[in-house]
Amino acid sequence: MEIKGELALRKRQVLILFVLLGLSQAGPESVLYSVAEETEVGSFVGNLARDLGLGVEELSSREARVVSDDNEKHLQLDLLTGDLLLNEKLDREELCGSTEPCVLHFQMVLENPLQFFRAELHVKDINDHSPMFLDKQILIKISESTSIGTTFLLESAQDLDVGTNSLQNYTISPNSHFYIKIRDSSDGKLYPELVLDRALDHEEEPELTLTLTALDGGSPPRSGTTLVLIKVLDINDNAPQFFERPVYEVQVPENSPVDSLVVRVSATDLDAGIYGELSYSFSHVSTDIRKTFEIHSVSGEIHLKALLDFELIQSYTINIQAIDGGSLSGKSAILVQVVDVNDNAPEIVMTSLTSPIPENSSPEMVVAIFSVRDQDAGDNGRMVCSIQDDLPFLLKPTFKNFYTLVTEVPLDRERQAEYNITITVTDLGTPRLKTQLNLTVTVSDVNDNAPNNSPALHIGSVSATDRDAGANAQVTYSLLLPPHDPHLPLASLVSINADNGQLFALRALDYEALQAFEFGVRAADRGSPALSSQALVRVLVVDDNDNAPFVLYPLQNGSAPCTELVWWRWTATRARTPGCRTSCSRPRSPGCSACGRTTARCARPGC
Ligand SMILES: *[C@@H]1O[C@H](CO)[C@@H](O)[C@H](O)[C@H]1NC(C)=O
Ligand SMILES: *[C@@H]1O[C@H](CO)[C@@H](O)[C@H](O)[C@H]1NC(C)=O
Ligand SMILES: *[C@@H]1O[C@H](CO)[C@@H](O)[C@H](O)[C@H]1NC(C)=O
Ligand SMILES: CC(=O)N[C@H]1CO[C@H](CO)[C@@H](O)[C@@H]1O
Repeated sequence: MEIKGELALRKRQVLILFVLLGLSQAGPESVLYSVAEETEVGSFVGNLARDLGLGVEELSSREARVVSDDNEKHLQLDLLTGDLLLNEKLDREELCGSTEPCVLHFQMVLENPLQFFRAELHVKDINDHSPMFLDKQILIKISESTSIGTTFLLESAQDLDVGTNSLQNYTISPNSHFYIKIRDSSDGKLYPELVLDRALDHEEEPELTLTLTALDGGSPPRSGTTLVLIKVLDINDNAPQFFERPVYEVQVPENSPVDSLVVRVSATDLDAGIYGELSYSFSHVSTDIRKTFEIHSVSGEIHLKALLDFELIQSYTINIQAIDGGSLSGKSAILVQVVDVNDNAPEIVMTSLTSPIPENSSPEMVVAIFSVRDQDAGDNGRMVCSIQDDLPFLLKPTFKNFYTLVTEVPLDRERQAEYNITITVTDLGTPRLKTQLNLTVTVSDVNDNAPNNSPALHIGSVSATDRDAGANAQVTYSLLLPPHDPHLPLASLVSINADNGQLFALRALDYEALQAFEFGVRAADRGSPALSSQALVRVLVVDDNDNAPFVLYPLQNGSAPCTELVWWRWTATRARTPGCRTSCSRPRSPGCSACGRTTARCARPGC
C-alpha cells in the first residue's frame, strides 16, 4: 500500500509537470510500444528515431533522452541506432497490480530546440503466478443431519496475474458427498462453494479430507491447492440396542449368595461421544425386583441384593433399558428362573393322635392322622414316609399327603403297654432331607381279665414312715370312713391291707353311678401310746367304653343296653404327672346302643 501510494503520488507530480510542459511544447504524436513482462534486459522494444521520423544523428546532437513518467529507468535509448531497449526486467504485477491494461508512459526529450515526444509502453501479462490459497488447510464442521443441497462457502484463492491468466476455475478431489459450485461475485471474483450431494453419516465416515484446486486460465494453466478437512458432527440419530432381544434368560439357584452375578447386559449405540454413552437401569419394575436385584448403571451387571426363595417366587421378569446421553433408549428384559434347591426338609403335621388306645381294639384302629409336606419342587419335594418295621402298626396313605397310622393287630397291654413310634419322612432331592417325629402310644388297660377279681383289684397303696424303732415304728393302716351313707357304702367298696397299706376295690365300679369318692386313711404305730397320722385318698372313676361286656355279664345281644366296663385310675395328689390330666376320658356317647371303641384322649401322648 505504501509503495503503491508513493507511486501514485510520484505519477501525479510527473503528470502535472508534463501537463505544464505539454501545454507549451509537446507534439500531438504518441508512439505505442508493447512488451511482455519479464522480458530480458536489453531486449529490443522499437526504433524510436524511425517511429518519430527523426534522423539518427539528430539524437546525439540534440541530446535525446527517454524519461519515464514514474522517473524509473525502465528503458534506454541507443543514440547510435535510435533503438529503444529494455533497461530492466519489467514485472507487470509490481508495476500495475491488478490494473489492466498496464501502460507505462514515457517521453523522449530533445533539446535545441526543446521538444517532447510522448510514447506508451504496454506491458503484457504472462502467466507467471499460480493461484494460491492463504491457508494450507480449511476446516469445516458439518452436522450429519445437514440436508442435501446445503452449500458451504470456501476460501478463495488468489492469482496475481490478470485476464485469462487469472483464476478461472475450482475443482474438488473426487468424493461421493460434495461437488463444487462456482459463484461469481459482483466484483468479478470467483468463489468456490462446497455443495452437499449425498447425506453424511458420522457413524460411517466421521471425517473427510478433500483437495480443493484453484486453476487459472493460462496456457498451460497453473494451479494451487489446499486441503479441506470436513468433520462430520454426530447427532443422536441412533438409539441404544441390546445384543440379546427380546429377552435374556438366566437360571439362578435359589441358594445363590447375596452379591452373586446374575447376568451382564450390554447394549450398543452407534453414536459417538455423549450420544453413545449408555446408562443401564431397570424400567417399571416391582418393589420385589428392586429388593432382590440391583443393576450397575455403567457395567450393566445385575447382582443379587437379597436371597432368592424358590418356594416364594419361581421367576422374575426384569425390564431393563439403556439410555444414551441424548435420552434415546433401548429396551430388553431378563427372565430369571429361580432353580429349586433341596433346602426344605419335609414337615409332619399331626392332625389327631389317640393315646392311650385300649388294648384288644380291633385291627386298623386309627391311632394317628397326619399330613406331610415338602415345600421344594420336583424330586426335592417328593417324599416317602415310613415307620419301624417291628411294630404292630401300619402306615396307610389316604388323601393327598395324608397318612393314617393304624393298628395292625389287637394290642395287649399286659404284654407291651407302650410303643415308641418314629415316623420318618424323606424327600427324593439331592441331598435327601429327612424329618422324624417320635410318638409314644400307650395301651390302656381293658378289664379283659376275669371280672371276678374286681373285688380284689389293687388300686394303689398308701405308705407312712415312722422314724422310731421296733414296735414304735410298726405302722398299721386303717380306713377312716365317713358315717354310713346308703348311697355310698364305702365300707363295701374299699378295703386296706393293715400291714402294707395296699388299697383294694371290693367290687366293680360304675362310672355312671359314681365318678369319684374319697376317704381317709390312718397310719398308726404300735407304740404306747400309739401315735398316728392321717391322709386323704381320693379315687376318680374313669369312664371306659370297652367292647367286652360279656365278660362280666351273661351274653348280651346288640339291642340290649350297653354295659360298660370301668377302668379307673387311682390318683393321689402327689402321684400326678406334671402337665398331665389326671384322667383320660371323654363322656360316653348317649344311648350307646352299639358300643364304640374307646377313644380316650390325652392332652399329651404318654399321659
Ligand atoms: C471448471 O472445471 C470443471 C472440471 O474440470 C469443468 O467441468 C468446468 O467446465 C470448468 N469451468 C470453467 C468455467 O472452465
Ligand atoms: C420309649 O422311649 C422312652 C423315652 O425315650 C423310653 O424311656 C422307653 O423305654 C421307650 N419305650 C419303649 C417300649 O421302647
Ligand atoms: C426319635 O427316636 C429315635 C430312636 O429312639 C432317636 O434316635 C431320635 O433321636 C428321636 N428323634 C427325636 C426328634 O426325638
Ligand atoms: C336272642 C339272640 O339273638 N341271642 C344271641 C345272642 O348272642 C349270642 C352270642 O353272639 C348268640 O349265641 C345268641 O343266639
